[in-house]
Parts: sequence; C-alpha cells; structure tokens
Amino acid sequence: MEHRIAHLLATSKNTIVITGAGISAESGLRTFRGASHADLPADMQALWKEFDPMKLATPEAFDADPAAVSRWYDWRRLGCLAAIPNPGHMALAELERRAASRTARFTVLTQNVDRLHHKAGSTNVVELHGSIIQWRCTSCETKTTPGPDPLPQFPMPAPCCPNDSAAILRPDVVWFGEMLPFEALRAADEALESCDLFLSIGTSSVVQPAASFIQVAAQHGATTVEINPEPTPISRLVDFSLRGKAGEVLPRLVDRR
Ligand code: BJW
Repeated sequence: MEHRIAHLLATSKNTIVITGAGISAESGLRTFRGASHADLPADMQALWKEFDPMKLATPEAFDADPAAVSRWYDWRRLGCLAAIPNPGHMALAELERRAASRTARFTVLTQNVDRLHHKAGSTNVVELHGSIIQWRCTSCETKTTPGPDPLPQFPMPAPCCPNDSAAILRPDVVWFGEMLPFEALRAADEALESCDLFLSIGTSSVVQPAASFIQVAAQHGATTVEINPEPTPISRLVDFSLRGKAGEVLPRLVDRR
C-alpha cells in the first residue's frame, strides 16, 4: 500500500495535506484528543484530558478571565517556540520541493498553530486555526510577535493602542465558535477544487470545518489517504488508511520514490 501511495505522491498534480496535532506529537507537543498512553507521563497526555476547552479555547472564556486564558496560551506559545520539526514535517517539506520541481501543486492545510511546518521548510502552508506564535490586539487587530521570554503581564496590554486603555492582546488562534480566517478558507476552497490527492495526517477529524475537507476533495475525484496510529471517523471513508506515526510513515513514503 505504501508503494502505491508513494507513486501517487510522485505523480499527482495537486496534492493537499491536512495536518493536525498528531504530526507535532513527535516534536514533543501535546495533542488535544486521542487515546491515553500508559508510556507517557500525565503532563504529556492529550491537553483536553487535563484542561477544559470551554474554559480556555472560546471567546467567552477569554472575556471571563483574560489573565488565565493568556497565561495558558503563553505557556503553550513558549513550548511551540522551543519545539523543533520532526521527520514528518521534514518529509512534507521535501514532498513540496519535489512537487515544485515538476510544476505540481502541494499545499499543507494545517490546523496546528505551532509554525513547525514553516520551520521545516514548507512554504505553501495555510494556517486554518491561526498561530500561537503571533498575538493580536483585541481593539485594532494589529498583529505582533512576542519574543522568546514569557509575557510579563496578564492580560498583556496592546502596545499598538495607546488611546484605548482597555485594549489587550490575545493569541491569534481560532477558538470554538469563531470563524476561520477568510483568506485561509478561500485558499483551501481554491486548492480543493482541483485536488487529485488528499492526505489527512495526525488529526482526529472531529473539528469542523476542517474535518469536512476530505469529503469535498473526494467529491472532486481526489484519492484520499489517512495517516494516524488510531482510527478516526474518516478511517472507513478513505481509499487508503495507514496506521502509524507520521514521523515514521512519511519518511518511508519519501524514500520509496
Ligand atoms: C498521531 C500521532 C503521530 C497522535 N502521528 N498521528 C458542525 C457540526 C458540529 C459542530 C460544528 C460544526 N461546525 C462548527 C462547529 C463547531 C466547532 C466544532 O467543530 N466542534 C466540534 C468539536 C464538534 N467548530 C468551530 O467552532 C470552528 N468555527 C467554525 O466552524 O465557525 C463557524 C461556526 C461557528 C459556530 C457555529 C457554527 C459555525 C472553529 C474551530 C476552532 C478549533 N480550535 C482549536 C483550538 C485552537 C487554538 C489552540 O491551539 O488552543 O483547534 S480546538 C483544537 O482542535 C485545535 C485543533 O486545531 C483542533 C483539531 O484537533 P486535531 O489537530 O485534530 O488534534 P487532536 O488532538 O484532536 O487529534 C490528534 C490526532 O493525532 C489523534 O487522532 C491521534 O491519534 C493522532 N496522533 N500521535 C500521527 N505521531
């Protein structure tokens, strides 16, 4: 099966990969959901097993307690800044380079906010759920990239708004109930229209609208592949399901050309 998928990767004209937290797990970043792992310490289990998403990842949570939400996101921001891409990220960057050399398209739609695809060298990356590395002013939307030290104050006043004393920064991520960035949705729609190969990697495929992209791709005639160590709601719908870690499966696909 891997041989067949490697062949598809080498010949497709428009590949889309959607990635989720699982691809960054091998870089030491915690997933949100997924099976508990006896071999992992409690502080490496899925985030939503330890934290309540409704108290952290919604605009209502931020309105109710901006200090607590900002502190939690700053803790995660520092973890993402320290993380380095793993062989899964590197393999996707290599597949993009190979696609470019034969004038084929290769797009990474990522739900991840960690910027590890960029660090690995991927250039055509669409951040569906924003970025934790970037923060934005709640008043004027100006974006800013805080440095590598912990934010000194919670909530962090927005330096771009000296005339709005209530303006504070928030992470530039997409919370539950918020719209995805218009530009990201437009880029995803446009790529999906002519997609002939769609890979879903390291995502539980439960969060909308990202979870539905694979069906859109299939409706346009794309071959669909999932790479995940655990079954998900799309496992029975895809053409090929590869059970394994992204950091192990993807380099094998790259090497098989
Ligand atoms: C490995 C591995 C290894 C482990 N290798 N794999 C339609 C129906 C029902 C509900 C809705 C709907 N449309 C919209 C909604 C509401 C909501 C939603 O989908 N809710 C569902 C949970 C039910 N969606 C939204 O609110 C979205 N907005 C929207 O649609 O706006 C319009 C609208 C609004 C209101 C009503 C209707 C329409 C916004 C979603 C924003 C998601 N935000 C988060 C937080 C981002 C900031 C942060 O980082 O804190 O995004 S939630 C969290 O989940 C994060 C992720 O990007 C997202 C997806 O998670 P992901 O990446 O799949 O990770 P996991 O942890 O779930 O899975 C990891 C997988 O990896 C597992 O399967 C493992 O097995 C695997 N794995 N190791 C490969 N080594």
